[in-house]
Amino acid sequence: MKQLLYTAVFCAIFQLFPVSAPRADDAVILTIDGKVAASQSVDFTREQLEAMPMSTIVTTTPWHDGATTFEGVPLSVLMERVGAKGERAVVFALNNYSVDIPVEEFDAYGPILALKRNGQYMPISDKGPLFVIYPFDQRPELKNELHYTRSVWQVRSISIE
Ligand SMILES: Nc1nc2c(c(=O)[nH]1)N[C@H]1C(S)=C(S)[C@@H](COP(=O)(O)O)O[C@H]1N2
Ligand SMILES: [Mo]
Repeated sequence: MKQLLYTAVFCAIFQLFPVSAPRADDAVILTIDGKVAASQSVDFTREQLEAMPMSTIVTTTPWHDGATTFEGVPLSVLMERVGAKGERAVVFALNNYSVDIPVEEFDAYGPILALKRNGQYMPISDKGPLFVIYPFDQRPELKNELHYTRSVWQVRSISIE
């Protein structure tokens, strides 16, 4: 009987303080370089990105089924944070894909660097960890090949030129 009680108490404590797998909290997932305020490039961990004002976009895309909820940092907020001084942002993906985006478009259309899709972090194998998402449904004029090419997934770095 006593043993049962010990077991119950142990289980209760374990639920309060679960032994979690070590998480790479200090892993850099985004680097911004080029014409930024700092003399060096600026690195961001996931936590640092999530500490910034986040924004949500609910839209359909060519890559997802139905209306999908994306949560992330507006690219305009990110540009302001690093003191971006250039006219274009070259967005590089893990697979070496890259594309130029005019910085003014970040204010004009409000695309976000999405961290979550439908409440879940996106693994690299599922176009994560960062995906440039435009509000396609709210701004149907963005539903064109040009803006699909600017919808970079597996984003790793941004160079301000
Ligand atoms: N990381 C990454 N993002 C990318 C691409 C890519 O090759 N890698 N292709 C871009 C281009 S050119 C377009 S048109 C769309 C292509 O999406 P699709 O391959 O599903 O048609 O995603 C864009 N985002
Ligand atoms: Mo494309």
